[in-house]
Amino acid sequence: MPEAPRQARARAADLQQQINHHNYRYYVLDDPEVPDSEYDRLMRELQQLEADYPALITRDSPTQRVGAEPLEAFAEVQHAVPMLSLGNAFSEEDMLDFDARARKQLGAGASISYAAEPKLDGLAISLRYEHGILVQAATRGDGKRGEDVSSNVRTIPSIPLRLLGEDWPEVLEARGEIFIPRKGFDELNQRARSRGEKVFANPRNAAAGSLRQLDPRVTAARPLAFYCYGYGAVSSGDLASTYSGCISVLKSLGIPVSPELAVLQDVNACMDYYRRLGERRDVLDYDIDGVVFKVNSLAQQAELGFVSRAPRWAVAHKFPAQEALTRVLDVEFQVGRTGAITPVARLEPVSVGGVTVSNATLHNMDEVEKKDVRAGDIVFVRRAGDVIPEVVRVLQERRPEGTRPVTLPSRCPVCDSEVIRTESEVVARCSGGLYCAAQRKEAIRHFSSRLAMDIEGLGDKLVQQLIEQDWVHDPADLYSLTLEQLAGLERMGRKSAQNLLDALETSKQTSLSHFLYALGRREVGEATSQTLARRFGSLRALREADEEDLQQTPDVGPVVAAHVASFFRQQHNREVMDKLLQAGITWQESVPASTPDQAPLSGQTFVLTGSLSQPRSRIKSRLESHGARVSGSVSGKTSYLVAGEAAGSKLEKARSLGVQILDEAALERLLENL
Ligand code: 5U1
Repeated sequence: MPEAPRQARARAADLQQQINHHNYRYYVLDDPEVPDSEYDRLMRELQQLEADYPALITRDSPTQRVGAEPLEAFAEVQHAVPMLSLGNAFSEEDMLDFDARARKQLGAGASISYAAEPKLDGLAISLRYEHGILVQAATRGDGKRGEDVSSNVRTIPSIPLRLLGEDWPEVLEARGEIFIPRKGFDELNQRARSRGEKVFANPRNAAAGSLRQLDPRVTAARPLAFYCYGYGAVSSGDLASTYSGCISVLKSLGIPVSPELAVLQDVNACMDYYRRLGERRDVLDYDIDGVVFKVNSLAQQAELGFVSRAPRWAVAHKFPAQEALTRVLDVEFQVGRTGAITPVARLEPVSVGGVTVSNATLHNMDEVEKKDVRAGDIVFVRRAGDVIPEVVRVLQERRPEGTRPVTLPSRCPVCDSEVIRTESEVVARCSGGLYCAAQRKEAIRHFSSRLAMDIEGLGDKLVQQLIEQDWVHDPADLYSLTLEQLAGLERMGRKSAQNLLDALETSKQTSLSHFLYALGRREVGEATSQTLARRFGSLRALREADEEDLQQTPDVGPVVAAHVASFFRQQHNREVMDKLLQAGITWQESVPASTPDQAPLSGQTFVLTGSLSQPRSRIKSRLESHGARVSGSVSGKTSYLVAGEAAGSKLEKARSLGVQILDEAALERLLENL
C-alpha cells in the first residue's frame, strides 16, 4: 500500500473533521451550515483521496459506513450494565401515584424536578465508544444480553462513528432508540409496493426488520434514525449531576438527542407536557407512544433505585392506545407449539391507527368469559405499538339477538385429541403433543432453530411441505429424509436438497444443552437447558433424575422440576429421544457439576473470532457446558481467544493484552483434557 504524502494525510484528516462537523450541525443541531451539494463535494474529495491512498482509510472515516461483508448470524453481546425497561402510567392518577411514591421515598419535603421526552416507538440500542470511536452496537435483547448489530448501526448516518472533540471518557456506552421517521417509512413502503414486495405494518416493525438484516447494505438503504436517552458503562463515572446535564454532554459529543427534552418543576407540569405533546403527536415526524418522565437529579435517582429491572425514578406515561369498533364474525381456536389453545376473534376488517386489523387475540378462556365476547358482537379493538390487536370490550347494548356464549372445544381443532385445562393454568392445551400437526410444525421449527439444533435451510415453508407430505411426524424423522424426496419438493433443486442433508448431518454433532432446548419443553428455555446440562452432564443422568434431584439445579424450582420430570417419564417422549440418538445425534458428555463453580472452566472467559469450522453457537455451548463464559469482545478479563481463519482486530487486541490464543485444534485438545 503506498504511503500517503504528508499533505494528503493532513487534507484527509481535515476533510474528516469538516464532514463530522457538518453531520453534527445537520443531525444533532438540526441547523445545517452548508448546502447538501457542498457536503457531497467534501465527501467525494475524501473518497477520492482514500481511493488514491488506501492507507488513509480509518475505521471511523465518514466514508466507511457501508462496506462490511454480510454476516451469517449476529454474535451475542453481554451488556456491561443491564439495559433497563420502564414502568408504565396509563392515567393522571398513575402519574400522581408515581410522583407521590418517589417523594415519599426521598423523605418529607423532597421536591422533584423531572426531565421529559417523547417515548419513541422504535428499538433500544447500546452504542459503545472506546477512545471516542464507535466499536460496538448491541440490541437490548433480554436486557442482559443482546445481539451485535454493529455493521448495521454504522450505516445510520446520524450515529457518529467518532465522538466530537477530545474530551470523552475512555469508554462510553450511549443508549437510546433507533426508529424510522414517518416520511422515510412511507417512502420505504411505496418502494416496496411498486416492486410488488411485502410492505411493513408500521414504522416500528420496519426499524426492527431493518436492523436485523445480515447484509448491512440492506440496512444502509433504510431511513433509520437515532435519539439517545441515556448511557450504560462510562469509565469516568456520571457525565453530570442531572439527567438533562448528561444529555447536554452527550449532545456536545455529537450524539443526537431528542429536541423535545424539557425540564419540568413538578408533576403538574409533567401532565401539561403530556397533554401538549399528545396534541402534537400526529404532526411529529416519528411515531411516539407516550412520554418518558425521569427524576432529573442523579443523586435522587440513586436514592430511588430499582424494582426488578425498571427504575423507580422513571415512568412512561402512555398515550391511549388506538382503538376502533368492528364486528366479531367468529371466534376460532388456534393451537400453538406447546399445544396452548388460544381463542382468536375473526373480525370484519377495520383500520386501527392506519393498520388493517382482521383478527384479534382473546388470550384465553378466562378472558373470553370475563369479556363475554360472542360471534356477532360489536367490539372495541385496540392496537398498540407492536402488541397483537386485542378485543378490549363488547358493546353489550348492540348485541344482536340469538348470540351464544363461546365454549372451549373438548377436542383439538387440528388433531382431534382431547383438550386439557388444569386448575392451575388459565391456558387450555391440546394433549396431542407431536401427533398434533399444529404442534408438530412448531416443534420441528423450534427443533431446527439456531439456538436449538441449528439446521440451516430448514425454513418455514419447507417444514410445512414436509408435514403436508406426511414424511415428518417427529423431529427424528428429519434424519431419514432422502435426496430424492427433498429434491422433488417445491423450490428445492438437488443442490438445495443436498445442502439441507449436509446441514442435517452437521447438526448431529451438538451439545446436551442444545439437545435439551431443541426438545421444546415450554419450561426449559436456553438458560435452563444449559444449567441442566451442566449439572447432570449426560442425558442418562437427567432421565433418571427425580423432582427432588432436579430442584438442586440452580434456578430450577418445583414447577419446572415437575414438568421436566414428567416429560422424561412419558414413554412417547423417551421414544422420540431414543430415535434421535439412533439417528446419530451425539455430543461430548461432561462431568456433572453439583454447582456451576465446580465446572472445570468456571470463571474462564472465552472470545471466538475469525472463521471457524463449526457454528459458533455450538462451540459456545460446548464451552458453556463446562462452565465457561463466552463474550463478544476482548478485554483484560478474557482468558482465551479462539481464533479461526482470517481473524482480525480481536486477535490483534488479544495479542496486545497478552491473552492466551488458541486455534481450533488447541481448543479441542483443551476440551478433551478437561
Ligand atoms: N425517551 C426515553 N425513552 N426511553 C426508553 N427515555 C427512555 N428511557 C428508557 C427507555 C427504556 O429507559 C431508561 C430507564 C434508561
